Amino acid sequence: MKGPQAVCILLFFSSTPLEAAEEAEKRSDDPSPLQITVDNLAQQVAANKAEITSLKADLAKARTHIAFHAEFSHDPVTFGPSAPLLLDRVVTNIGNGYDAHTGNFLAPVSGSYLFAVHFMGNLNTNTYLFLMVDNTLQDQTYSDGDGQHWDHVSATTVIHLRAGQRVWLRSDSRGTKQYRGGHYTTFSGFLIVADP
Ligand SMILES: [Ca+2]
Repeated sequence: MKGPQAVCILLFFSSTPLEAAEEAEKRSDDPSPLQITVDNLAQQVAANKAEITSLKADLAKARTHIAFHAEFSHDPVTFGPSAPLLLDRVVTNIGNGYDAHTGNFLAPVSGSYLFAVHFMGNLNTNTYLFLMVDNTLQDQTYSDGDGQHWDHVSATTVIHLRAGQRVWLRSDSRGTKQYRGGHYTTFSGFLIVADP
C-alpha cells in the first residue's frame, strides 16, 4: 500500500504552478459544486414560494365566513300571494349576504351552503312556505289550519350555489297569509365550504 500512495504524492507535487493554474482555469468553465448547490437551493426556494402562495389562497378560502340569521320584528306578519318574506330583524349577517329590505340572500362566493327555515303560520289557515333558489323551488314546508294546534314547521336544505345566486322565501300563492313573528319564524344559512 505504501507504493501507490507515494506515487500519488509524488505526482501531486510534480505539477508546476503553471500547470496548476491551467487546471484551475479549465475547472472554472464548469459550475462548481457550490454553484450547483446554490442553484438547486434557489430552485427549491422558488418552488416553496409558489406552494406557500397557493396554500395562502386555499387558507383564505377555508376561512371565508358567511352566516346569517333573520327573524320578524313584529307579530304576526301578513304577506300577499307569492310575496317574498321580508325578515327584518337581522340577528347575524357575517359576509353581508342577507338583505333585510328584499329578503334575499345573495351568495357572496361559490360553494356549498346550508339553509334552514322555521315558521309558525296562522292557527286557522293552511299556510305553505317555499324556499327558492333564484326562481326555482328548492324546498317547502306547511302549517295546517285545523284551528286546534299551532304548528311549528321547518325545512332544511344543503345546496351548491354559484356566487350571486339568490335564496329567498316565498309565501303561499293561495291568498294572503300570516306568519308568526318573534322567534317563531326564522331564516338562516351559512357557507359550509367555498369552492377551491
Ligand atoms: Ca295546526
